[in-house]
Amino acid sequence: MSKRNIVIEPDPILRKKSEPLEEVNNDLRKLMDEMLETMYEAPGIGLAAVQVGILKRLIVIDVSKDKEKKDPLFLINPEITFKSNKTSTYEEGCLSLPGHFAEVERPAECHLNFVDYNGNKKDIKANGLLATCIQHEIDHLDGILFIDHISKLKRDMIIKKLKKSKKELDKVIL
Ligand code: GNR
Ligand code: NI
Repeated sequence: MSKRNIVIEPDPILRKKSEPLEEVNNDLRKLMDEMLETMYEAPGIGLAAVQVGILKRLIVIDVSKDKEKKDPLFLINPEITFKSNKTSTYEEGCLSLPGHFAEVERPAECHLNFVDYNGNKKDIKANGLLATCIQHEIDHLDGILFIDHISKLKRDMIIKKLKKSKKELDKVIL
């Protein structure tokens, strides 16, 4: 299986809206397997297709703590049908903003429907870290990053640092 490269901010693709998928076939399952491997390797607890450069409404998640017991979740065309008024705050990170973390407040519970790995329609209710992760990933499908939920001052500081590290990297590669 092959690992994919993760797109790092600032990159205009991360601001684009992803398109729904039409069907679940073996090519799509191969992509989902590769995304899962890329996420585990990173390591991360979630990954949206846009983060590997593909503008499709597709997400992989695994919030299980135990490294031995994997519990992957594949979400195709996910739609949130309910968000609680009660909120919770987590320190979020993003594989596309390496090394940067910030507290983000989001609805504590959400319900969603999606198509699974086998092409079946599913509904689930999520709370805790899973609910936060699902909302973080669905934001990616709409071109939204976790830094869009924090103050402009903090956001601009993080983007400035990421721009600087990209420049440094360009120097080394040249
Ligand atoms: O690995 C990740 N950790 C994380 C922690 C708190 C809230 C959201 C996340 S998702 C992130 C991986 C990622 O960038 N997914 O898009
Ligand atoms: Ni992310």
